[in-house]
Amino acid sequence: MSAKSTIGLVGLATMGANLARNIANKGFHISVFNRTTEKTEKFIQDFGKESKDKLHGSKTLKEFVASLETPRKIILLVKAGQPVDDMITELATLLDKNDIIIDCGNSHFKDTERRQNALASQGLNFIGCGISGGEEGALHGPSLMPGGSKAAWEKIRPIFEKVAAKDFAGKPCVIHIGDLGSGHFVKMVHNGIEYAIMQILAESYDILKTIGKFTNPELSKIFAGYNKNSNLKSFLIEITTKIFNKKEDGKFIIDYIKDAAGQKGTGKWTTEIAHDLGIYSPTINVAVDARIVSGDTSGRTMCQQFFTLKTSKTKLSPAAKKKLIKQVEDALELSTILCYEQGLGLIVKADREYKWNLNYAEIIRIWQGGCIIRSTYLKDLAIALGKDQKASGKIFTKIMKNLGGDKQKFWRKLMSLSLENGIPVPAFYATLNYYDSYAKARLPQNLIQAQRDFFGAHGYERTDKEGSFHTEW
Ligand code: 2AM
Repeated sequence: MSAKSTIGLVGLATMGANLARNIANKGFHISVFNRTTEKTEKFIQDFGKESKDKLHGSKTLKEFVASLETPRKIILLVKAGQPVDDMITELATLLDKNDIIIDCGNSHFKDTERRQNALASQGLNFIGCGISGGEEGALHGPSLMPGGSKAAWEKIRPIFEKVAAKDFAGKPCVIHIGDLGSGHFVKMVHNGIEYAIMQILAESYDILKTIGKFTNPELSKIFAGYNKNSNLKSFLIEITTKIFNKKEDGKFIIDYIKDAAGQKGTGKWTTEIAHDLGIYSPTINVAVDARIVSGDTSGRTMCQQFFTLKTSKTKLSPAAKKKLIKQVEDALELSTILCYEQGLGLIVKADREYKWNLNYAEIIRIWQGGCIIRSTYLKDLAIALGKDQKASGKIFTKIMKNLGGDKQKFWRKLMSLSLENGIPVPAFYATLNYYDSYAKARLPQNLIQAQRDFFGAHGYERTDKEGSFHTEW
C-alpha cells in the first residue's frame, strides 16, 4: 500500500473485526493489527475483498503506526484491563504529538481518566469511547459514546458519524459526550439499564411460564404483543420473541440453556458508582445480584435440600390467564420506564458531581439506534426533551405521567401473586419499592435515627423544631 490509512484498529476479536469491516465498508482505508499475526492474515483473507481493498493488515506495531495518516487515529479493542495499559505503553513509544488513541473497550471511566492524564503529559490524546450494539451493531452501526478532548473528537468525527447507527430521524447515534471519562461512564450506565431491563424481562418470563403455564410459542406471541405497546417496543423484546421460537433438533433451545448468568464489569461498576454518588438505583443493583445468585450453582443445590417453599400453586382460568398477560405488560411497562429513570438519575448526578456539562437529550437520542437498550420510548423521551439540554425536570414529568393509574394497581397485584407462588421477582419488586420509597411522605428512618442516637449519641433532627438533638434514652 502506498497511500496511508485514515485510521487504524488494534484487536481483531469479534467486536474489533466487525468494527474494522464497518469502517472499511463506509469507504475509509483502515490498517489493522492483532497481537497474534495469523488472526490479522486470516481477517484480511476473509474480508479484504468485501471492503474493496480498504483493509490493510500489519505484522508489527511499528509497521502499523507507520501506515497511518497523521495525526494518527488508533482504535483499541483489546481485552479490558491490563492489556489496554500494555498496548498504550507500547503504542506511546511509536506515536507523535497530537496523535489520538481511542479505547472502544468496556473500560472503567476512572481508568480512562488516568490514561488520559498520563498520555496528555506526553502530548497524546486519549478518547474513551463506549460502544454498544454487540457484534451486529459493530458491523452495521453501533451507538458510540466518545468522551475526552473535544478537539481530538473533531478529528475522528467524520469517520465516527458515518460508522454509527442512525436514530429514528436518520441522525448518527454518536455525539461528543463530554470531557474525560464521561463517554465510558455513559456507556457503563447504558449497561446498567440493560442489566435491569433484561432481569425484568426474565422475571416476566418466569411468571408467565410458572403461573400462566404458557408454552414457548405462546410466550413468543405474548412478547410480540408487548412489542406493539409504544412504551415497550424495543430490541430486547424483539429478540425475546425470537428466542422462544428457536428450535434445534426439534427441541426449543431455551429449555436446555443453563440458568446461570455471568456478570461482567459494567453492571457491578454501575452499582458501585451509584453507591459512591448516593443514587438510589435498586433495580440495577438487584439485577447484578440476580445474576450472581443464578451463577451460585453449588449454593443453590445445597439450599434446595433444606429450604421448603410454602407456596400456593395458583391455577388460572382462561380468562385469568388473559388477565395475567395484561398484568405483566403493565408491570413491565412501568418498571422499564423506571429503569431508564434510575439510569438517567445516575447520569444527572455524575454530571453535576464531575462537571461534565452533559447534554441529556442528546444522550437519550444516541441510544435510539444501534444499542441494546434501543426502544421507541427513548424516541418519545428525546422528542419530549427537544432542544432542552438540561431538562431533567421534563424527563421526570414525562416519566411520572405514566405511573399513576390502574397499571400501578395491577403491578402490585402481580407482585403478591408472584410472591404467593414462590417466584423470585427481585427486579420488579425493587422497582416498585423505588417508586413507593419516593412516593411515601414519611419513611421509617426516624426509628433508625432514634436507634443511632440511643447507642451512639449520633443526634437527630426533628420535624417540629430546628437544630440537632440528643436524648438520654
Ligand atoms: P489475540 O488475538 O492475540 O489474543 C480480545 O481478547 C482481543 O484483545 C484479541 O484481539 C487479543 O489478541 C487482544 N489482546 C488480549 N490481550 C492482549 C495483550 N496483552 N496485548 C495485546 N492484545 C491483547
